[in-house]
Amino acid sequence: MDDTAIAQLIAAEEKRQRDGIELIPSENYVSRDVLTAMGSVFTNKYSEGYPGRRYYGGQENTDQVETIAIERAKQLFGADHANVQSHSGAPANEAVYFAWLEPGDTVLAMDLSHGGHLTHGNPMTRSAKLYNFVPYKMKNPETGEIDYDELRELALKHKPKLILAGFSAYPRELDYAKFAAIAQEVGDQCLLMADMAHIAGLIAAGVAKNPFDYGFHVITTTTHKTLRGPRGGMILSKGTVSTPLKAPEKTLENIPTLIDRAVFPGMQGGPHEHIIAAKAVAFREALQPEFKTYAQQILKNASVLADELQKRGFKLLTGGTSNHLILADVYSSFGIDGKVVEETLDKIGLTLNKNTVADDPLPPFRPSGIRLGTPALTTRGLKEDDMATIAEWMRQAIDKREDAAALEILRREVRDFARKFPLPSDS
Ligand code: DSN
Repeated sequence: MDDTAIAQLIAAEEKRQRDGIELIPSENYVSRDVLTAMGSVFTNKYSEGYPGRRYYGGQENTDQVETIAIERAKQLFGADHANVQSHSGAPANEAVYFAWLEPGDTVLAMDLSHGGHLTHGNPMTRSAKLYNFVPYKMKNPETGEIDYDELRELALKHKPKLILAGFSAYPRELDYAKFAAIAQEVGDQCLLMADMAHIAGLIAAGVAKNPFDYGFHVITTTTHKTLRGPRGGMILSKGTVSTPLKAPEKTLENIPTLIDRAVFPGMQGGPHEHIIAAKAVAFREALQPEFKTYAQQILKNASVLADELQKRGFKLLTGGTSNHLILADVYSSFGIDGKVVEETLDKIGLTLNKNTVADDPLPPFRPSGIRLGTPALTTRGLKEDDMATIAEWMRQAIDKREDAAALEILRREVRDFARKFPLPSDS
């Protein structure tokens, strides 16, 4: 590469990723094939529209790439329709709102500090200014159970047009059947939407429940977390796909068509066909038997890591984990906030993120918690036996956080250990 400034930074980032242990639960390492597709000549091509219905010529290859991605996505998740053009998870969520809601309509969604995502109604977001989000919460953060009685009461009171199940920081499985029963009580035109961005790979592998099996109409996701694809988004739906010239009526049956029109031309212009090519590659990888083994290992690693952290004094929200993600209240465990822990662990090559805990008394930039998970380290090849080592490093670093020399020794230990595990893009 001629641009030495950028070439050096790419090399430095690869070294950082290789020499550390990635614990951010929404990150992963993609394969060489996914990287190749992302860096391909499809980035040169405009292709507004959908396969067979484009606004530019020269689509004989893009149409095939996008069709393959769509068909693989449908197969992976049992969907009637897949829109693979969403640039990421936030625009995928916004596109569903735009497809289905009118300004002022009500949505029930998980409270941010109880695990919901910013796009599930945080007042700072565009969607929260357009629609009326009513938050629901966990009944008891000690167990993680959602307060389904409160959810039902809120639903019957507010008559939402959309009920959203999903999370960005929640370590337990949702009871999709309860969501579906509540939506039925609201009425037969209440849209059930799941945001499965964090657990898409677990669902694809069959180790987490699929919301479509419980009557959900729409699933949004990113493609770069547990699904291990390129940075991007996708919207899956049940219903009939048609290509009417006029906007179809807003009925659940028409959801796939409404979503396609919301993504393009509603919200986006030209799709990123190089990313769609990489999505197709990742979906093929996720359809292989090895991917199920990978997803099972994510869960085993997370469960052991949670136990090992608890043994070392970390208080875990909901008492543990049932998925890939762990939340620890480091403020009540050690009297320091999540920012201090994030920065301390960065110094030794363990990367995770500070996170609010339910109804956090501390502010978002210095919250009480940390969030970590096992998708990326499982891709590197770490197994259950390695989890005690990581938990021990975390505790030691917290205890020795004022001791630069001790942190440097830990840093070297982490690096020597991490280098034993190749990146998937090495092969
Ligand atoms: N930033 C993503 C996450 O880390 O969970 C959500 O958008």
